[in-house]
Amino acid sequence: MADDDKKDGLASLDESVHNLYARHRRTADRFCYTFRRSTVSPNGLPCVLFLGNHSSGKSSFINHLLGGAPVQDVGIAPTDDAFTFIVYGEEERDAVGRAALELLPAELASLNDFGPELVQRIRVKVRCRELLKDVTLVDSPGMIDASEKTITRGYDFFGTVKFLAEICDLVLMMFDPDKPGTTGEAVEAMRGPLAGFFFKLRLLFNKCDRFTNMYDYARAYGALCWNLAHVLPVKDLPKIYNCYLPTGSNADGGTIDRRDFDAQRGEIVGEIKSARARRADNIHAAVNKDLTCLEIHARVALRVRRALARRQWAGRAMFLGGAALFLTAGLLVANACGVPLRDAHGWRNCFLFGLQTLGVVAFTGLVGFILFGVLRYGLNRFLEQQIAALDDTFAVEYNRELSLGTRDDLKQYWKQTHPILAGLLRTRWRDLPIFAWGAIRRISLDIAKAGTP
Ligand SMILES: Nc1nc2c(ncn2[C@@H]2O[C@H](COP(=O)(O)OP(=O)(O)OP(=O)(O)O)[C@@H](O)[C@H]2O)c(=O)[nH]1
Ligand SMILES: [Mg+2]
Repeated sequence: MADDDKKDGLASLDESVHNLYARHRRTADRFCYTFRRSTVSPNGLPCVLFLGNHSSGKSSFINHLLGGAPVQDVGIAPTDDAFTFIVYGEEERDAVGRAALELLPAELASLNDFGPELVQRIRVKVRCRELLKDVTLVDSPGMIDASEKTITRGYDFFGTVKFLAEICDLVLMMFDPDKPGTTGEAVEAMRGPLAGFFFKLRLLFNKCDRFTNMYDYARAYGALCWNLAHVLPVKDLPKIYNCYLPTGSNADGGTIDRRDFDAQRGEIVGEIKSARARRADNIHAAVNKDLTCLEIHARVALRVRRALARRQWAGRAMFLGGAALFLTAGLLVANACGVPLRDAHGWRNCFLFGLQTLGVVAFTGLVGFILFGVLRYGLNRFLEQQIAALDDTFAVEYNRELSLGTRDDLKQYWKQTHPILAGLLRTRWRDLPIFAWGAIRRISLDIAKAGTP
């Protein structure tokens, strides 16, 4: 019964999301904005994504959660090179590549777009374990430091991480005392693909049983915080869960009391088990993010478009005024120095008068052509200046929100919107509207109603 209620709630959420998108689609079209529309289906099983340094204990954590015989291989050397989806099923089996993709929900089908190199690294393990009835677990390849930048994984690792982070309901980023937040890929992931998902990101400092005294622990924890502070673009450091896995092989606890670590492991396990409750939040957050990006895109685009329109009208006025002035002056000079209008009788004078008038008009046309070119060049330069100053335009437009210091999310969204808007301005700025305050206000109201992500 409770499950049915939840499903009904999620289905009506899907409908309200659909209506919300429909209401703002026209504005999005006018501003040439493509919705990223969340692909999370409300009725799907929640997913928990495990990310982190290699050997930080991702696979061990998953084995611990599932209980019974280990599902994932564990080892000290980098072990996993695949994204493994552990899903529920009565009949246990494993699948790799395209066959694995077919076992996954439709919202994950786009993994195929990342190319065959990634598809070959997708695994599905169907297991009959109680926890998997409520949540799907996703293990990932450990993050490493490549000695050379040219050595890559053969597929877009960060793009995949971003895609999965968008779909999953909880993302666990694991660190361990050996590499407290220092591997290149972990740092890059926090800066890039995970930047917009801090609300569902949980940081785990694992293997805390390795510390034999408080001094050791404090140094490692301090190093982790120090490293994170440099990559997280937010003022408040998110909560870091300090824990370890009771694998049985842990060293003697020394002078450290492990009860707090146990309690924090219990907390994070609780969060994983209740991931379903987060699904509605995630859908809300994804929609809100999309609408906020549209609002930023539209407000900044409108400001630039208006500046360009002012410049364009000033140019047109200058062109018409200049041409009219030049034509009048030319005709007056021709009248004074050539055949005056009052003497334009007889075919000879008429011919000369016509010729001089034609000459003035042609000359004005030439000057007009040059002036047009100069004004057009000026407008293009102005456009380039506007594109180069987009960050400033954003800062001016959102001056009130940014000055309060409470909307760090806006800066992250702006980072994603900026290149798209710059490209659009460069190619189609004339297609953008000049009047749209009513539509933008409606978006802002809907965002405010739903609350910021
Ligand atoms: N002492 C201790 N060892 C742990 C803990 N968690 C995992 N380990 C050990 O750390 C090693 C690496 O664990 P894995 O679970 O394979 O780590 P991983 O993050 O999945 O590694 P990759 O798949 O290579 O990315 C194994 O030898 C585990 O037994 C822990 O909490 N404490
Ligand atoms: Mg592993």
